[in-house]
Amino acid sequence: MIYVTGHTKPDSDSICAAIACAALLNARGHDAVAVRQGELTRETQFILALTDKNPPLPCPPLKGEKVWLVDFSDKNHGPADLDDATILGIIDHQPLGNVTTAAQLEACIWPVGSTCTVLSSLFVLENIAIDKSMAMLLLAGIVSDTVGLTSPTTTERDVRACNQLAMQAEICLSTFIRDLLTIKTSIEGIDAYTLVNRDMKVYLWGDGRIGIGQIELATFNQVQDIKPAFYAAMLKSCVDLDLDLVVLMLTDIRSAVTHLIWHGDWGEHLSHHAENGEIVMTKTLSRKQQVWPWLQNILSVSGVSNQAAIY
Ligand SMILES: [Mn+2]
Repeated sequence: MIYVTGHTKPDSDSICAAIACAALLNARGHDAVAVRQGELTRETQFILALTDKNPPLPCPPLKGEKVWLVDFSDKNHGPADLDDATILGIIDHQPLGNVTTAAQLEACIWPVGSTCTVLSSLFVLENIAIDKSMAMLLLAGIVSDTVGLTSPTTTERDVRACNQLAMQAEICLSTFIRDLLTIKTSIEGIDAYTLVNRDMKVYLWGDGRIGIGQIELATFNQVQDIKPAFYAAMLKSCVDLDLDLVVLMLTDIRSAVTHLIWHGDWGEHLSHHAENGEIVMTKTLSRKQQVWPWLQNILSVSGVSNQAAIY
């Protein structure tokens, strides 16, 4: 059996890509199954119900198993025992991570907005039929990861794939985008700690550990009442995840404005740039392309070295 897994804290792209990649491998005649590293978001559950797909099972122990990675290639975002598995392939659109392999592997890593974009091209390339449900699944992954084709990570290839897939799924693309974004931004009834942590990515900087979380919103009013609770939640995350800094991106995906709030020992470096305890970033949707590079620069100019101390 080949296990296909996306990253920890799976988003919709990572789950949809795992299911699609397993289907691709099955069509090639292999025995492959999608698995997940964490709970499904509401949006992902909605997509799976819509496309009539079974939720992937939790990732089993991988020691001695064969795996394909989708939507990540960094050990940090993989299962703890990934080193004990044989990585056969990677399909991704993130910057190349630090996994290494002893044997040959198949890797398809493109600078596009979504792993599902890469996968949809592979289906076409290999002449594997895309049924309505698979078209909608791939489309959902792309729409989710590119925030309805508006994120700066969006490329011409993503747009082309979406138009093609919408035709195959026989749906109206703009209606589909609107419906999916509404589900994506619904946070009602979810507690602050879950919201802060469910999409947290941990980055290493020198000897420090930085967590950047993101909550996508349709309007900032959605978080007005819960904001004080975010600070308590970020404090708890610092302790639970041994972080020097937690940054939370509150992103209005319609206007592409992000408000940053933060907590942790390194927070003072951000406070210099704040107004009323927050930093407002216009035209900012992307953690990896915008906020993380910006934060690295802030830390550098604040004198926080990216070099680990030598003991
Ligand atoms: Mn992705």
